[in-house]
Amino acid sequence: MDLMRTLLPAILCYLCISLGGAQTVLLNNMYGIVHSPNFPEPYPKEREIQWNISVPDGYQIRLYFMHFDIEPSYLCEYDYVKVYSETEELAVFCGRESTDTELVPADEVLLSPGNVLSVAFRSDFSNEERYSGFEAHYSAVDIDECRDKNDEDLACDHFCHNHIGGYYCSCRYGYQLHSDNRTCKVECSDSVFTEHSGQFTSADFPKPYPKSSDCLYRIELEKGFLVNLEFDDSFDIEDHPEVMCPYDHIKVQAGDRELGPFCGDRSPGRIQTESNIVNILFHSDNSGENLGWKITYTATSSECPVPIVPPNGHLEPLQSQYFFKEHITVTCDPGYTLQKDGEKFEHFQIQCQTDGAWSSSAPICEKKESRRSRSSVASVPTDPIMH
Ligand SMILES: [Ca+2]
Ligand SMILES: [Ca+2]
Ligand SMILES: [Ca+2]
Repeated sequence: MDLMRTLLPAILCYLCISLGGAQTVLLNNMYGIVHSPNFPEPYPKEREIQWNISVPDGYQIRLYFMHFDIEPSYLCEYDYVKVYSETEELAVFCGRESTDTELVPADEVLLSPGNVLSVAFRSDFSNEERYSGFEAHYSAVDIDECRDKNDEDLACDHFCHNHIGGYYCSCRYGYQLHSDNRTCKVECSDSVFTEHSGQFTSADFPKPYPKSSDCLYRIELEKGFLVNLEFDDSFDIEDHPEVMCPYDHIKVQAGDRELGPFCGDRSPGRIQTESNIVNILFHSDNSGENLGWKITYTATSSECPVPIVPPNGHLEPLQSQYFFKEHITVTCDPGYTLQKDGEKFEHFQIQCQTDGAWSSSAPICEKKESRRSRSSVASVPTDPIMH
């Protein structure tokens, strides 16, 4: 034991610095002992020593005193032992037993908030009563980050696993750990909708949507159809009172138009995109618990104007509205024949096209001239339907 006492300062003090009379000892073992000079013999006068203990990240330092005998003085102004964590003073001790104004450590265990702890000893100009000083043990103890990280910005999003010297996070089935090693994201960019109507929502809706995710939902209809979006009234995307959607947002890209960003708790409602291809982009950041959104989409097709019925003619079918892909057959009253651009036809059909225009203007009905009509009917193809 005596040999240990002699050797310990040499073992522990592998880097000692003297600063204007105050000696600084750097310790970074996982455990060790600090004691007053000459311990267990009385400590010398006029000494100042500070032991700076540091352990790796992920650990705290536990310190307790085996022996304590320091000259008592009011508020420990003569001799003392002080314990610091960085610049914060955790305790000041002196005396042989605690009083109203001074404390001894007794069986108190001190724990550093972080991975550094300092113990400072000071004796003034006298030690006539030969106080024997102190001896303290320190050791590194694992921080249970899973229990201690209550701050949402640091805690694991789904599961936390503590281990000695650290911790790690993991995610529920179907999620992936983001590169921040903390939040859980989803793969959400492979949805392409080609049906003429449908519905989709933020992942987990109406439960809070995943963090740290960028999602793309694509609606891709054939030309001539236009997508209408209807956001559900239940709409909740993290927002900010002054800045426009700085955290999470949803955007709609339709042709050359970009709508949004949208966030907050007011649904954007109905959006007529006027496009057959629509991308919906949703971004979430690494915090917050918001419930998300739901979109129902439908398609309308391009509408063609109602054609003017040619005099002495008919349109079949006759409707108040015509949409993409619908046909009209034009016929004439008996005694009249269809004519367009100098040609005569038995039947004529026009089709509503993707751009909302008819495939051709309607022909006119011209009175038949009996001789010419016979020869022209015979010479004209019977089914010149245009598509
Ligand atoms: Ca003294
Ligand atoms: Ca740990
Ligand atoms: Ca958020």
